[in-house]
Amino acid sequence: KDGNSIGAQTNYHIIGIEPGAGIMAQANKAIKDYQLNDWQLAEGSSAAMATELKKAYDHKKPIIVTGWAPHWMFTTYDLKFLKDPNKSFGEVEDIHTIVRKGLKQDAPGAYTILDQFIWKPDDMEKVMVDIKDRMDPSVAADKWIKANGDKVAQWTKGADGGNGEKINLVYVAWDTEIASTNVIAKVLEQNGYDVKLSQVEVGPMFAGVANGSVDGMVAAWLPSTHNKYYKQYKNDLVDLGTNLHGTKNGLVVPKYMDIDSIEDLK
Ligand code: PBE
Repeated sequence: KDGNSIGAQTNYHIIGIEPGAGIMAQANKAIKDYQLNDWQLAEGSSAAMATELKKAYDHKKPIIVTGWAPHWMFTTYDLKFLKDPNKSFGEVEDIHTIVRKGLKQDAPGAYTILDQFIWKPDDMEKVMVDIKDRMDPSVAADKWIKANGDKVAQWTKGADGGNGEKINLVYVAWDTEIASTNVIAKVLEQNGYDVKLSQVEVGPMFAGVANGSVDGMVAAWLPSTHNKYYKQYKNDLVDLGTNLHGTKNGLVVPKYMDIDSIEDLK
């Protein structure tokens, strides 16, 4: 192997995130689809991946990470997605809101707000950037809500206010979901609900909503990323549809790297 090749410089490691994430299954599929036999996908966490990326970027070293958009990393660094002609990472997707059966009867106002929740990648990225700059997530959520009263009014339109009913939302500690979950939680609180947030792994997130032990989540990436979980639980879930259109998953590298496609890693 060429000692200067990207593989040699990165020790043939792709920096991954939590093992259960859909993007990890997609990255393993990419390793097969593109026959990257020398390469390994390193498991870790979203936070550790971001730390590795910063370290490499600050020293202009090569690095390959599993990355997704929207994400603050694209507003903070000059990065690019590697082309994925085999579509191992699927295509542009939507994030869905999913609630438990019976929520509509038990808390109709909260159900309506969750059902009407929809925003754009740019909105989400604003909240993500504030959180990455160390603003408390609930403060960042509140700031975005105050600046976007028109959008929030569309979500709460026609919704009955709550009387302190408890609403339990689950999420995974991905930067995207920390942002969205905090925003919708704050809107529900401002409309009379007592909201509790629980951070879980992706499997338990779907399972909890399906078995009714929690009320809902705004974190289902479909049709591809979370397909495995969605298929398993779909008969026991209420899918309220898209809350954000235009996500993307893939392998992400700094723009200073001389590589454009996943095929180039072979
Ligand atoms: N992500 C962010 C998740 C969905 C949200 C792309 C890291 C995943 O791969 O499961």
